Amino acid sequence: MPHRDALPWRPYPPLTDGERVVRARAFSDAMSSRRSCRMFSEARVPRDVIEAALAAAGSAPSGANRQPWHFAVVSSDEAKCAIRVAAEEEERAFYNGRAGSEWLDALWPLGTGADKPYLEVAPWLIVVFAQRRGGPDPDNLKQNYYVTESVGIACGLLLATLHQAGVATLVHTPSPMRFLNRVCRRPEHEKPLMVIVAGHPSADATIPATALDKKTLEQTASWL
Ligand code: IYR
Repeated sequence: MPHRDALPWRPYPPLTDGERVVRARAFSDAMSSRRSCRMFSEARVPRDVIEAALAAAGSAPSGANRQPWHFAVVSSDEAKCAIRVAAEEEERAFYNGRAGSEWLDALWPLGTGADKPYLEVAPWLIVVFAQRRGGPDPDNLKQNYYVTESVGIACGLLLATLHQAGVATLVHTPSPMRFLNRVCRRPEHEKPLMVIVAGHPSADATIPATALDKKTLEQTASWL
């Protein structure tokens, strides 16, 4: 095997197959209660929770182990306001026609619109950047690989950890979102992918009924 500096595989905790099934189902059950939250309160979430979730995200597999992600963690009122103002400007153009009728029809059951108060109300906005190039030498950045896939996996782990910690989340994708480079002071070779809003739901929070429509295993998997 062409490993360099190979280390022995460290065994996972020994489990019976029955215990494996129980643990897999327990995690699946826990994740099945996750809902995207669009109505947040100002209730705080400790920074330690966000740091632990970012550490989980950083454990994701990535192309050539380049870990091509940067998380700009926003909690100041000024930066949250700047993101809300710029995002709502793009969203107004989106909802007033840029999206096109097919896309707007698809969103109609969700009841979303251009107003995004949660961008200022929720305690944390995690702005996720994909590093198309990276490395230790800023003057000679190297190509990264499978960047979107790698960052997507990292974001999944981040969302799962926050849910496990009892923190509500929303994946927000203003389009276009290049303004996030300016607000977060990130270089142009980093591509903003999404904003993960994290906090607690408001007392009157609701979810769209359609959020409970989930495809079945039969609809999503085939076995060969
Ligand atoms: N970015 C817009 C529109 C939007 C698009 C999709 I696809 C969604 O699943 C939800 C919203 C917004 O945040 O409203």
